[in-house]
Amino acid sequence: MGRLVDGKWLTTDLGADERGRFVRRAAKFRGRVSSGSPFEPATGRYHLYVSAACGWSHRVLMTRQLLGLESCLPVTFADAFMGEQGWVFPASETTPTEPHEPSGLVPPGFVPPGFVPHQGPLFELYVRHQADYTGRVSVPVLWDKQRSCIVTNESADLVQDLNSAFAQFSSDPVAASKLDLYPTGEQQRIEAMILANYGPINNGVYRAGFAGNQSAHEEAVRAVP
Ligand SMILES: N[C@@H](CCC(=O)N[C@@H](CS)C(=O)NCC(=O)O)C(=O)O
Repeated sequence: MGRLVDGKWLTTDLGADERGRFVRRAAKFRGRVSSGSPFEPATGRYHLYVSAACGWSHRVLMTRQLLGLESCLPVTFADAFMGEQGWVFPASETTPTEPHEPSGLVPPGFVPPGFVPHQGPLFELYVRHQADYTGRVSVPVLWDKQRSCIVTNESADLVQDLNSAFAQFSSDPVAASKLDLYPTGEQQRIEAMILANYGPINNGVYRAGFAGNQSAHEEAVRAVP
């Protein structure tokens, strides 16, 4: 695992503390897609970068599919193996629409103005967003093709925005309108459940997998319920 320091990619693993314990830092980019914000809800304007090997990407992909947003929000998958360069997008995944998707709001082959199809390491996108960025380079990422910048790299915010700001662009608007995944009356319960799962399970798996030595690994594994 590497990270960026002042826009330069370092391949040394800097994810663990001095005792080898994995330390998760908060996501750095927390833009929200909503009416009246710099990131207006729109179809075809945003692009999603994920990895099939990433649990945080899964919740975004599941929400996107449940709400019928495949055409509105194209996705590119990084290679499932994270090597020296971190997440890398293979050359075959450069088109902004998925070939298997039914034709929808974004016609196949449509390239929005300013969109540079991405292949190569994900860290290049981070540097394009901020030339002197220091920090982790993670998926999922929501990219704004209009402004050529990262909107967010925090899946918790992204799933909420898919539900509140993107659902209007669903390929099945009637079904999407009936499927409120974050209903007002349930939000407290949902947040409590997210919090209860986050430490021991969601992040617990990472504490085990990214531990810097055997004892930190064993400590983390035992803490997973
Ligand atoms: N808070 C972020 C966490 C995302 C995250 O940790 N992604 C992992 C993959 S599952 C990643 O890309 N890690 C690379 C790194 O931290 O260097 C979210 O939920 O979106």
